[in-house]
Amino acid sequence: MTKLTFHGNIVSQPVRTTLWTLRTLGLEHDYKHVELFKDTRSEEFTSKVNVFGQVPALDVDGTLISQSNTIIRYLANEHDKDGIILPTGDHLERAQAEEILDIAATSVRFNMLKAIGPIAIGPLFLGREKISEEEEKKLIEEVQATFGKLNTKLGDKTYFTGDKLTAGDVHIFNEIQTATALLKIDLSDHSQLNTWYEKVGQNEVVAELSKEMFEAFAALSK
Ligand SMILES: N[C@@H](CCC(=O)N[C@@H](CS)C(=O)NCC(=O)O)C(=O)O
Repeated sequence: MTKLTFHGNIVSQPVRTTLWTLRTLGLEHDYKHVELFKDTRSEEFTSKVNVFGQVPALDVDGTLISQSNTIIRYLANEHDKDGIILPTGDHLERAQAEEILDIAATSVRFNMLKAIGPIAIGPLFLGREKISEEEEKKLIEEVQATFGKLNTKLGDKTYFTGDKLTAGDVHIFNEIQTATALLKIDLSDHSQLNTWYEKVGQNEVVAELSKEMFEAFAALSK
């Protein structure tokens, strides 16, 4: 049987989506906790796990893969013949679900990081100076504009691709979860997105990972 070893940290959004995939598909794996900004930048990690110094990374019988979407696609191709996390069979349906995964990892993530980097992560964890209130307001407006675009993309569907939750919904959820928590904002101006967010949050594995993430954040801020 294939041996899977996962390198991650629960506070990371792409790590949570990858863990959601492993747990939802019921895949046994060893878990290696990695300290962000410390272990990830060590010689040991960059020489043995990921030269780009990032988690998630998955070791499959000694072969390492990084990039959350690559790992998710690999796990889906290998272990999700029934289309539990991504649709199988119809290529166009699959492409629509993968589009959401990629929107999460590019447009959404980029825009969230642009704000949470200087507003929260920099000052809290990297010893950087706080930015001005004016700059902060502008970045939060851009985040809200991205929420607006997601609200439009979602429309009146239950999930981004229709009536079934896919890995892309979870990926977007995790990016929004971290952004709203760190920026102390909410989705109240975007009603469909708000309803969707609450529904995704009720998924059993998402709820379990959220609990673990908030506990880890609480421990970090002590
Ligand atoms: N595109 C990558 C992004 C991974 C990423 O940004 N990982 C961050 C945590 S969220 C990281 O490992 N940072 C460590 C560091 O900067 O030292 C993916 O989707 O896997």
